[in-house]
Amino acid sequence: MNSNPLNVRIAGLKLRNPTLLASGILGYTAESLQRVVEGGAGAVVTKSVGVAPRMGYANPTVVQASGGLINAMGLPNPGIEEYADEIIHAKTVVQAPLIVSVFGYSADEYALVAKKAVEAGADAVELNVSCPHVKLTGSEIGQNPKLLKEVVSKVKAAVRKPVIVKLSPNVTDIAETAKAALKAGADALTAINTVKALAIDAETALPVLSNVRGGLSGPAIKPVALRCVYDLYEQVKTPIIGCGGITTWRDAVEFFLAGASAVQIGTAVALEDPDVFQAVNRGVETYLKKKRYKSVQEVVGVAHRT
Ligand code: RRO
Repeated sequence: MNSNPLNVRIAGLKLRNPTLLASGILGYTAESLQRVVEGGAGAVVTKSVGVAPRMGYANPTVVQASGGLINAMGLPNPGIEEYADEIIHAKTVVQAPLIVSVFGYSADEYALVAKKAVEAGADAVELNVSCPHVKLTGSEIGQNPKLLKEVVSKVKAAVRKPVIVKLSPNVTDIAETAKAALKAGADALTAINTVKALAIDAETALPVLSNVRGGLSGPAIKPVALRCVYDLYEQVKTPIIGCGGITTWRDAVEFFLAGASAVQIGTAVALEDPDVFQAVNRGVETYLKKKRYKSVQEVVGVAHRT
């Protein structure tokens, strides 16, 4: 029996509420992840980790834009060998499901990192096939259904935990990409990663980010993310985790109505604070009561039935 209306199940994961920390924000250490759980998150996703350590790009890597942030961090991470110790530690500290975000430069690399993450204790993996600006991983895989299928199949064969695929909005038809991931056995989808973007400084007459191009996140991309979730819900049966500009309970409810079973929050944690999850959850609970819904699940996809 589901007595708490905020409880949700995604791909076999039991969450005490429908809010997750999005990958890339406060996602390196067990202690920062636990701080987010104390702020109300029902689950957390780590920063993306690959086979080998990567420095990431030179500064500046983040710039504020109207309604959000543009970042080109360049996948900085310590590599799975070192990060496995942090996952082991996180499992003793973090009191919510721990989802490890994984990237690679080939299907075998994705599978290897996912396997090591699960061996270290990850409750699920989220495959980052959608980083908008790092070549030979991310969008190149997420924009190529054949490659994506190979990546998801190899990861599914390597781990017995849920495999979530984080999709890119930088494609013509997000449902086509999703279908490729689902054919290969993906258990859930996250929609969306950041939207390709650029910032230029009028004074220096130069691009602001060292990598020139980056990915836009935050309220500015909410309507794009909402449309992607709506498109996906029309065409696929798998649970969708909405991501993109969610800051308030009202944003979260809009994503549930569009077809998301849960939401990830990232930029709002950076621009406000980790207690944003509590505020969103409280507002969602009040909304459920007011509209006489017994659970979040009852709200999922309602905007399609009108
Ligand atoms: O590290 C990054 O630059 C980055 C990643 Br992996 C991603 O998936 N999305 C993004 O906006 N930045």
